[in-house]
Amino acid sequence: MDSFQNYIDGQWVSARSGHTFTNHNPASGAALGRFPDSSVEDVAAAADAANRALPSWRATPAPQRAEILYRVAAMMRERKDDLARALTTEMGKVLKEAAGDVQEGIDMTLYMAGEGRRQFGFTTPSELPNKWAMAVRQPKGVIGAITPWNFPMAIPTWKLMPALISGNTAVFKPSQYAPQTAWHLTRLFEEAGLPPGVLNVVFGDGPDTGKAVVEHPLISFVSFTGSNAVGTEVARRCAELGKGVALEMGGKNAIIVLDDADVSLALDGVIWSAFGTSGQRCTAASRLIVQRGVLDEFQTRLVERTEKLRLGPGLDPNTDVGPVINPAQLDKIAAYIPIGQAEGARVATGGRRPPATDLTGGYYFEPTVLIDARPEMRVAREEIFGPVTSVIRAGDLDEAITINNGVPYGLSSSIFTRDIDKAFRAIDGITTGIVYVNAGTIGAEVHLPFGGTRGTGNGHREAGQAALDTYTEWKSIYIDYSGRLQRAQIDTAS
Ligand code: UN1
Repeated sequence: MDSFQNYIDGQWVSARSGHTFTNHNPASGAALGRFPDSSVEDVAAAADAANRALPSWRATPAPQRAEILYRVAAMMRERKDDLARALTTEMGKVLKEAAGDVQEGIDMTLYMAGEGRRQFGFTTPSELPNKWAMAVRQPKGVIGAITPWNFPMAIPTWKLMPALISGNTAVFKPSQYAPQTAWHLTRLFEEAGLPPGVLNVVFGDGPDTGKAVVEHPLISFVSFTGSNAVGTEVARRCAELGKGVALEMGGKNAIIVLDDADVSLALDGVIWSAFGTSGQRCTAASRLIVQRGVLDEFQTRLVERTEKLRLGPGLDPNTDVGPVINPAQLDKIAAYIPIGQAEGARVATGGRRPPATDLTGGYYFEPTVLIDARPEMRVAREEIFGPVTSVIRAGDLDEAITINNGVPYGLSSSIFTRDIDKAFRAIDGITTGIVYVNAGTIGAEVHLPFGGTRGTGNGHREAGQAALDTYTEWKSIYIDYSGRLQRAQIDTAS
């Protein structure tokens, strides 16, 4: 088994305690590599290094910072296939999707490298004569980035690229279930010539290592992606410690299918959004709100399509749906089936671990459709994060929108309709951060804001220009060249 180390101040080092943990291949359960189980001391060393690196990184012209990001992107592109295979091996998603995850990382890296020559501030007229007014972006300081296992390449780049291009330094704590992809990303930064201390990586779990990142006094801003329960705790600690925090905490996304929809197209969108990445996306479609007139046809065809999906290892080119990440997640997903049944939902297909012996050892769950779900059921309100979707009936568009909005999350929504008026009414009425028309709920592009309302987040957005707001502070600058004291709001008062 290979052994991996933390990356602190430009050095590869073991955890001070010498403790390690192991990551596993979800397709087989096989152990893959040994990683440092980092403690408060390791995080402190990382935060210290990041803090020492801050003045010179901040003083490095942004276009020079960008050169390093461009090199990282070029290497990611060259090594895309190998990175994708490594990602599938530790995380389970099918190879094509793993390549998509890496591509999203490349796209984000290039987008943010471009910000090296933008990061626009603005000038604006002063209310006084002979006075100049402008605003520029400044780095926040040392950023703590805590990332999940479901997009182990894309999501770290969503946080690290805007943070680093803006002149921040970082302490990065990737998920313990997908540490190897984070290790590869760190190696790319090292090879690209990132100065020591600018990016520091500490491996470990949430309750110990993640908590130490949240609590370290030199880390002034925390960006977290994960569950609502953990994110809420992160926010509480950050509030107590006076830190800024950006949260992305999942979804309970719905696809609305109206009577006038192209049902075949809607089914394509549903299959991709509900079962892609085995449903382990924040953006996964785990509710299908279907109008009465099309419900029977939709359900029959959905079950047929779902039963054709081939479950298997992500590296097998014939696989449509890979395993889920770990046994705990498998148990959690499986537990939702009796919960749904007890509330009156019925399993139309799936609902169990596959009986096939060749999948024994891996963490597989059959793609599952629950029907007769109602909006108040737990399966229709809680994030399951697995290949399970629930069909809910709606009478009309207004009812569908009300159901769509009536959950504790607000990330992504979609509507399938051929009626332009209804599409625009849905765009207006839906209160999630992302809305798709005639496409599924997944597949956000890196140059648009990503995030959501209600329990999905705390108002910040990742990706695009919005990410710069997360990782920078505005500084307003006034230059008075009148040679005399000019008093704003007083000398101009009429
Ligand atoms: C996530 O699941 O947290 O829009 C990220 C999508 C992908 C990103 C998902 N581009 O589904």
